[in-house]
Amino acid sequence: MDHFNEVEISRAILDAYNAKFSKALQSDVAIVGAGPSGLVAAWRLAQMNYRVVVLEKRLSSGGGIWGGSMGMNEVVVQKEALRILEEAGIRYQAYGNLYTVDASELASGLCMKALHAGAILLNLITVEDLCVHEGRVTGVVANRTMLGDNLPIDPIIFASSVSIDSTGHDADLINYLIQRGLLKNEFPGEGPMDAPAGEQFVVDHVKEIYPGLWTTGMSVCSSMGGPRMGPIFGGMLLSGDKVAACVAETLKQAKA
Ligand code: 48F
Repeated sequence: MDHFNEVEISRAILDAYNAKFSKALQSDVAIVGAGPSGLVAAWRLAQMNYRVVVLEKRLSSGGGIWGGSMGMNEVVVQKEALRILEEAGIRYQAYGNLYTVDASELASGLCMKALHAGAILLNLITVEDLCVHEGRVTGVVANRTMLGDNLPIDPIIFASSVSIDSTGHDADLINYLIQRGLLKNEFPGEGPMDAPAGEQFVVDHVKEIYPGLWTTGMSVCSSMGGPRMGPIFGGMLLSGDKVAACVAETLKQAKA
């Protein structure tokens, strides 16, 4: 095995990453947070041939999926979400009125679907602000995770026609707008656990919360006071599916 050397290994990584990064700088949709809602949204929008970039601050994608419930790596979904699992080729087991899914299979399966559909996924990128032109979000401002917070290093901008806040409980993007005084500070935080109501809320309240910025997943509940729901994930998948359909519709209208 002497037909390659260490410099070639490094150069291969650098060139492949640069190509990906360069493409990600201008997209149709920037999705912040690679949890279940963000990954489904990315998969759906990329499937419709939109240029999609997903920015994830952690090393791994999947957000809250991996830990299942109390570190037991199984999650639960309800029947309404089975069509998404089936289309993704993710297996499930019936359990009464519910279904269990191996958390690792769900996280990796959704990630694979998004990538294979054409989404670009960049990890270790923390979105720290939004780009706003004339009252509309035109992209996100990001830094390498662990750099921006610790060193005086300026970020980079990922421009997009639409951005999606799928940052989970923290609803980071929405909070950035509130901090800037661009959204009213009516951030109630999520309500106490009510799994059936929370699952419905997270789908029903998907919306464009500010021109150019949509919210999906747990960010919907925390920004609008919906109940939390714990380790049931069907609502997250359906919320990601719904935001993708809504965003596609607005992109279509903007083009017409
Ligand atoms: O938290 P997360 O899984 O969000 P979700 O899609 O799903 C929520 C469920 O996991 C669970 C639940 C189920 O019923 O309640 O909590 O709403 O994924 C959010 C992802 O966003 C990343 C974070 O690391 C996680 O992977 N993230 C958060 N803030 C930022 C970010 C940021 N500022 N920049 C980049 N990534």
